Amino acid sequence: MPDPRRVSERLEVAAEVRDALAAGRPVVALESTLISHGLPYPQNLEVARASESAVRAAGAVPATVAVRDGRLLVGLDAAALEVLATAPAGSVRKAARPSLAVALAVGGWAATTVSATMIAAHAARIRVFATGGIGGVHRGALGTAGTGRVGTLDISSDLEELARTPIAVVCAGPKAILDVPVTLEYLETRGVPVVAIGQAELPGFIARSAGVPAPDWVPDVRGAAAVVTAQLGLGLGGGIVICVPVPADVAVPDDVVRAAVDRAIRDADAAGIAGPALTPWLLARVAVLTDGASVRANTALIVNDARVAGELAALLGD
Ligand code: PSU
Ligand code: MN
Repeated sequence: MPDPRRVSERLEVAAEVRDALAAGRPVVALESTLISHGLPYPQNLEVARASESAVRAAGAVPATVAVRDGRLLVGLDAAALEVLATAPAGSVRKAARPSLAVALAVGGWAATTVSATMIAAHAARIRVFATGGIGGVHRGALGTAGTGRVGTLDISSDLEELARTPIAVVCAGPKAILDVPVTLEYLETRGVPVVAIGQAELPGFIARSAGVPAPDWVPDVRGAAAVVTAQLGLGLGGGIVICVPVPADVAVPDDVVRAAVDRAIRDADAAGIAGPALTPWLLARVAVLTDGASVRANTALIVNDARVAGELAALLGD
């Protein structure tokens, strides 16, 4: 678990967020990589604003996290959201746990992934965080049996962060570009509860279902709040993943997701895309292959997750 006192030397918490935390009012952290790397302009800016509004409508205060000039900002103003959303491709870094130090040291803007946002949120004493889809084990990370193909070992640092930092992460499931069953096994091994809301199937990011059962599920946000209270109250140090299905009216049909993802992964392979660039590249490719349907689903699920996270934070109390 990060030492909150050390990280907090780098924090710059917005006044509204600081006041809410001091008064014991609910706060929801939001990440910024989905703004700078995960979605095209102008949908990214619309989503960033709509997510903050959804958190507010649920009775909580939003705190979007990013890096600027050596500081970890917790709570961005309208101008900062616009900078992140309109930055030319490649001009804003993607800061995860392994790249956070460099992002802080070199100055300028960086967007925070799930792992880096969890670190900042925990240091600020925020307990609830909303994103779109968590990172996980990429397909082919472990090699392909029988082909002699060596695995890439590309496993998102989101998973290790969930194992060590006590934050409730509300998402629509692991991203559909991943090896979802292996991602679930990894989370189980590392002791991270994964709980779906409202359905027994694991939500599948832009699809309603990932095609596998969720390890656990609860009927509603109240049920999720009870599990989050138990997990964080145990003091085990780790987080918890709460999965909310994408709104039905914009969900991409399972077979469409599968075909687009398979094709995008083949294309990424042929183009030699790897490392931190892979996830943004695959999301952009799936957007093209689904004629924008994946972007409509991704934007709606992010805002929906923010709303549910706001309700969850409000239910947690002090
Ligand atoms: N959710 C989205 N879009 C995104 C992400 C989440 O709907 O782009 C980002 C998050 O910041 C997450 C990151 O931590 O993708 C995962 O990247 P990687 O696979 O390189 O760890
Ligand atoms: Mn990776």
